[in-house]
Amino acid sequence: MAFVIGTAGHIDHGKTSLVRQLTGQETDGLKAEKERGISIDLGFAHFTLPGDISVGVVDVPGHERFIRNMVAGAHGLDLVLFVIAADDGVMPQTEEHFDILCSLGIERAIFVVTKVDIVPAGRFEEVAEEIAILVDGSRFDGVKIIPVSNATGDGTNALCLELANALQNIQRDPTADAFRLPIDRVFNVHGRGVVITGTQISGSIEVGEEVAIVSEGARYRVRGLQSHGVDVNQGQAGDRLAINLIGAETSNFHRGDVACDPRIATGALRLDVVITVAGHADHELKNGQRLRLHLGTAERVATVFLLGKDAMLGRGGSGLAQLRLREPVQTMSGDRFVLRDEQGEHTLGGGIVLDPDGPKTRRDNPDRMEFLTAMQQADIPRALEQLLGGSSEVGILADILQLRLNLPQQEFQAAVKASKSLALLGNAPEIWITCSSNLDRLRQSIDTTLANYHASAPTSDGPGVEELRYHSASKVDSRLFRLALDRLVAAQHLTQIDGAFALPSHRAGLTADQQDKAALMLAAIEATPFSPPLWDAKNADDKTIIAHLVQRGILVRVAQGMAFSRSAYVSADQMLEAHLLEHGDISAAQFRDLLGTSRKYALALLESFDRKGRTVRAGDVRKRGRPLVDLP
Ligand SMILES: Nc1nc2c(ncn2[C@@H]2O[C@H](COP(=O)(O)OP(=O)(O)OP(=O)(O)O)[C@@H](O)[C@H]2O)c(=O)[nH]1
Ligand SMILES: [Mg+2]
Repeated sequence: MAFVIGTAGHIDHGKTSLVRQLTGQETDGLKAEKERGISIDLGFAHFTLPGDISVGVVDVPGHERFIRNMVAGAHGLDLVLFVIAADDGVMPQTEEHFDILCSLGIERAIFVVTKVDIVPAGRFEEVAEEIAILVDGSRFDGVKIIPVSNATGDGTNALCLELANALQNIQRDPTADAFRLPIDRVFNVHGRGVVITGTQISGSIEVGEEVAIVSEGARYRVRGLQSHGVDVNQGQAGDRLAINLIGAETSNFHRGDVACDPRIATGALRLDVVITVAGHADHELKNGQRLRLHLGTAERVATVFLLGKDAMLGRGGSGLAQLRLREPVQTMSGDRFVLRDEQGEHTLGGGIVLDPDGPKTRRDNPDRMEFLTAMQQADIPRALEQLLGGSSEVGILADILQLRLNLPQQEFQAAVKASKSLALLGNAPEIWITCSSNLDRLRQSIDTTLANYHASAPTSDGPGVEELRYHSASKVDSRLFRLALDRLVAAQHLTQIDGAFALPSHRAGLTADQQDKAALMLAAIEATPFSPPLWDAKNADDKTIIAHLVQRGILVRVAQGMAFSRSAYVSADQMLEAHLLEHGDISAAQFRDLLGTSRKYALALLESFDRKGRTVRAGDVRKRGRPLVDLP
């Protein structure tokens, strides 16, 4: 398995020397680095530990002016070698790097005390004591501390053993997360084009696949992949990866951009987060303060809005907040970040992204606070209920929400099942998630619309889907609206007749006078089935009566002012069928004679059949088309 580890620690404490000892590689490649004898930017190396464990190493600079580079290299690491020189002991950037690693949620570290060759006996124990104080109360309490000399090589074997041991215990769960790689370098390879590199934090990527670049925006196909200088077909989460892109230009990309699955290629401007102010921070965090956000390899100026009542977060405290950015950043729920002051001089703390798509809202919106608290506690059912219940949307496409909140599919589905108030509507690939309070709201709005509709059009069976949506919930997606209606019909809350929706109490009907007239009209139509009397299409009463009879399937409307009884229409169709089977085609005159009617009726019927595809015109005659489907 392949792992990525990093260094951390104060300037000149021996990080680069340690990497050289372990890998035989030089990571201080820049001219300025060689001249000044310090690291400035990230350095990359790799080596193989016994047991065929492939290890990529990100060497970071210790100088306080290059902390931004250090943070960019410190995300996504499996383990950190925390370097402290035996002569100096714990120094300012030791503490600052430590806070940064804690904020980024780095889970494993080994402390390496370097330069033991130049200190008197007993000094190592003193430094070990300082380290114990530094890590006290953190997840690194009781961490391994190993003495090393980069000058003599003493201790490196013990370190490698310890490292192999720690890495072997790492279980990576093979989640089907979307591919993501924060870019740390961009360069051109002659004849091959643009190459981007980074530590892949999730998903997998193969040669030939497409990646999107946020925030540049475009998509590119992958020409080739390399890990530690070796061609590979596939990159996995946890790999150091170089990606050669087809058709890209170096000037398009920068450190801080993210190469990712196009499905998650969105830039966030309002991040709802939980922030923890570092115990070592030199001042508290104030509402409205401008900060520098370091997330993945990106750095952005952000204004912090503390959520809730407090306008200040003290040292060591944590709280919910919204970070508002001017330039978007690709991020997902669960991402860790570091906050520094606006000038980039001090680390103030860090936190976790809870929702990358925070709404514009009051600081003390209780629904929002409740949702974010549930997200923070990983109480997914409660979070979803809260999010959907507080949303102006009736429902959200499940896979979009799942990606937005970065939830593994199984966990997401289990959360929906576990909740009494959440519901999924529809079938894959288009499944909507909604909750009972939203469905209730929609139902009330539909009820009101239908009640008004029935009152103003008592003879009508009710509106069709789109008319109903227009009047009751025009903002709801029409696919979701249709699914919600089906659910209401299945629950017998609504009735549906031929595409018309009604309240169960609604009895579409005619007035007593209209009923009498309808009976007469129907009797007349049935008396001369193939030559039914015409009605006055301009007479509102006649129109209402005919529409009523048509909607119930008693009459079939054929032309303006002309309707046949259903049985006459069906027998005309059967006679037509028999004729066509025998003769192959039929003229209007033949059909007229067949029905014993006039040319006007025969033509109107044939045109109606043409429209339904029942007959197909061929010059003066008609041939057989598809059988009628919407009549018995
Ligand atoms: N005697 C002795 N010297 C060491 C040891 N480790 C590092 N040095 C020396 O300390 C100096 C700084 O070492 P680097 O490895 O560049 O330190 P660094 O932590 O990478 O420094 P930055 O990247 O600039 O933060 C160099 O002159 C090294 O030769 C050691 O174990 N023993
Ligand atoms: Mg260095």
